Amino acid sequence: LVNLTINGKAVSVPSGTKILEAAKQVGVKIPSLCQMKIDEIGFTNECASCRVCMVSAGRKLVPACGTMVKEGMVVNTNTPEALKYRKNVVELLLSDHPQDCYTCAKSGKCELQDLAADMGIRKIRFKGEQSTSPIDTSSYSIVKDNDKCILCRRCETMCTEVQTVGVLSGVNRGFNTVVGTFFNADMMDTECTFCGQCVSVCPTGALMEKDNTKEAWDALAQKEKPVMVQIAPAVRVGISEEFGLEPGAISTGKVVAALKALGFDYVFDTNFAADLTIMEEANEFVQRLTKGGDLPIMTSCCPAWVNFCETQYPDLLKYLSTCRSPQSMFSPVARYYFADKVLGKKADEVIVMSIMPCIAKKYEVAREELGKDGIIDTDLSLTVRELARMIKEAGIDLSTIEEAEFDSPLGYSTGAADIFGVTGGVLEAALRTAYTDVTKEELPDDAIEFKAVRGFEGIKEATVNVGGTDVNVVAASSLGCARKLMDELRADLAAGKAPKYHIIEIMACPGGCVAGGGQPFHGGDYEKVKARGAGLYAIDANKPKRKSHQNEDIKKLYAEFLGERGGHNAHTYLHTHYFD
Ligand code: HC1
Ligand code: SF4
Repeated sequence: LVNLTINGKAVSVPSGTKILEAAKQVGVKIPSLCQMKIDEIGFTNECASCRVCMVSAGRKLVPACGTMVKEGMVVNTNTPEALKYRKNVVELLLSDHPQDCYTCAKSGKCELQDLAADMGIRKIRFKGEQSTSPIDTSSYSIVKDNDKCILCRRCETMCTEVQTVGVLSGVNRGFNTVVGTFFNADMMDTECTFCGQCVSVCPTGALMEKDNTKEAWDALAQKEKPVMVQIAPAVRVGISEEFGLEPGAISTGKVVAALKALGFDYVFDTNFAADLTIMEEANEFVQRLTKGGDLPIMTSCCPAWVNFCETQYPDLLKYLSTCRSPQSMFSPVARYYFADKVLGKKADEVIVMSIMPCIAKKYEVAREELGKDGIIDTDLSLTVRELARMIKEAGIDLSTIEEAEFDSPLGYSTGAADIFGVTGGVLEAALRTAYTDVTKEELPDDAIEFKAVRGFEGIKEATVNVGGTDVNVVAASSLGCARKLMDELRADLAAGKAPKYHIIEIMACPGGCVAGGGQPFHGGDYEKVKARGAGLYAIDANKPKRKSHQNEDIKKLYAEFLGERGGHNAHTYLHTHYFD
């Protein structure tokens, strides 16, 4: 161990520790705009580019994030020199930053804005040349505004090292440096999967979701068409943080009430369609297993993963389940079943929206194949952050609003659906139903929790005996972990070996949708993500029914509209195809 003092406090840390980490151990916070470390997902951004963490170490000023501790070191974070230097750095960053905090989409959540406020910066002293780049609004999901970029490189680290996509990297030199794309292509023309993880770690407004709240307000203002909305599993635990509730607090009834107060005519649950997804996906798996089809079956509900598979592993697309995501199963059911049967309306006489923890869902809804006869199934997909802004704009306090119930029948779900929002959950939900499909027996209540695929490790595997067959399953979260599994599968196939797994679940965001790119910013605090996951498991544990095939409203939907699982209508409305 290395012994040193920080602000007069003695601390002993392993050799190789940086001052910034050592300071955390004695409760000394050193500001930084670039440093971010999330051990659980293997994310470490230590490029020491922002220089906001300068501290005095002996007679020198050093960057705390990039300087290793030494025996006997005396660190002082708040000498007049360190305070002055840090303030100067932030002032210099502000000198080349748009002065539009009032109207910036990141206002109130911006780490640069917070730091300027904490440092008491009251005017921009340095007036110099301003960088100007066009704002990239080419995609459905992301807005990239280089003028707001402070070159912290968190997005680059996330995209390259955790997600292994490599869309963003620093280009040019000196004042002209920007985080750019290959040949400066528009984001829409890159291999971006729209996972949104770069947005999740951006300290400023340089990377944000595309804001569709205006379209949402317009939809609510018109009176001709009823407006339906579905909320994704992870929304009910993610949104709480935006309203001062504990991370992971369960806000299901409150979100429903807030959506009603905003004027949505029907508030439904994506969970209903998650149960439906399990009915189709478990059936597809059992068909492939018993009839010699393509195995492993790979889950297809995460749109960023689907994008990744299409661009990086087109040779493996036949293993993807043909099931649409729950979002994209819900909308045709709302449009062609609920609108017709219950409202007596035609498919284009209703508006269908979704609230998702995800920005790739905005891309998903724009896919032409997820529509019929020129009518796109989902009109608009909003993130949790956008919904939170609308709720605040309307003066509604989510923390105190009286809870309300989902509308029926597309509002009922089993516990299996709730856990979709956390890594391993889709796999667990599918196993609960596939077991019954194969054995014609029910898993006993004390055997429905597949603990081996729970938790936040990147790759979790298990072997489950289903009616005498050992089924090897694996859940991966993050695209880097997906890449490991896909490379392994590709190599096994090339060597003529049997693939290792029967079922592969992939979620692009490390941790699953609870860590989605449209969730409230976690600021690198992964405990928040874990709390959201625990919230979903608690909802499941407390539901009277916890297996998708026990959902009575789903049974009714098959009887009245879909026919057989995997049948003709199911294929028309619930399945899709992919593009290489
Ligand atoms: Fe997800 Fe899914 S779990 S993809 O993470 O399969 O976004 O929550 O809605 O569609 O149900 C997201 C969450 C979500 C779908 C479901
Ligand atoms: Fe990379 Fe995902 Fe960001 Fe696209 S959205 S640039 S894939 S991190």
